[in-house]
Amino acid sequence: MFGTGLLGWSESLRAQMRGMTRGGESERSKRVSRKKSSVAPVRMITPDVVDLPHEMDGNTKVFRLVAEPVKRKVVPWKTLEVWGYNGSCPGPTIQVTQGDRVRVIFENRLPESTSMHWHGLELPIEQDGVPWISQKPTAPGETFTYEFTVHQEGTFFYHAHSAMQEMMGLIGIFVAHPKEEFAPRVDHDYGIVLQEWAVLPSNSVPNSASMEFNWLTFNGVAAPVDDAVDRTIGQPGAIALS
Ligand SMILES: [Cu+2]
Repeated sequence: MFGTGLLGWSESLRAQMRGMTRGGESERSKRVSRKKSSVAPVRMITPDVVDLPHEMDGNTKVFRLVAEPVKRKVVPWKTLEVWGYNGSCPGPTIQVTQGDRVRVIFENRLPESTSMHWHGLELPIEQDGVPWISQKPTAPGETFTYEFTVHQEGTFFYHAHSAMQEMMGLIGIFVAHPKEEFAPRVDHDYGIVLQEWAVLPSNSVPNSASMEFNWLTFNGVAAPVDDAVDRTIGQPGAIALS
């Protein structure tokens, strides 16, 4: 449903990557090699969106996500009443490492049922979060625990998988860092979620049935106050546009 591209570059890579406009992790993998290094890959920075913290339970990384209504100030004079996770829209960024065992304790505080789909991740079907196919929807007030091992690396999403809920903002970035960094090394890694909203001038609730979008946000913030792109252009790094 959402397209994603991961475009990485550095000064030394720029020439050889010229002409490449879009590539997934597999495209990137063909162009770069791995190297053994004691230096971990850089963490992704998602301007205006926090990282989701976790606790350890043995070797399992335990995250907690709550789906709930969120007020998002997209510019100082406009606040949208949307849906998000843990008070944020888009939801907080989940960063793990390839090979990690991950548990996500998910709670639904929305006024309707929902579920969590792990977009692009290869999982047992019962962890895939598709209502009535892989699980019963999670009703308001209920929790559901997802648990899986991340054997891929790359930039993915988590998002609701019930009708029109993505249009209300229920999405976030899920990054699986490679165990070993790519060579040449990426200096900076930025993640930006692009969202479109149809909100009448006197209203604050997006019309999820309309595709005549009038608000466009980068990580939940609209121009002119969003400086996420300003912070990236001109710097060597990788940008994941989601
Ligand atoms: Cu998806």
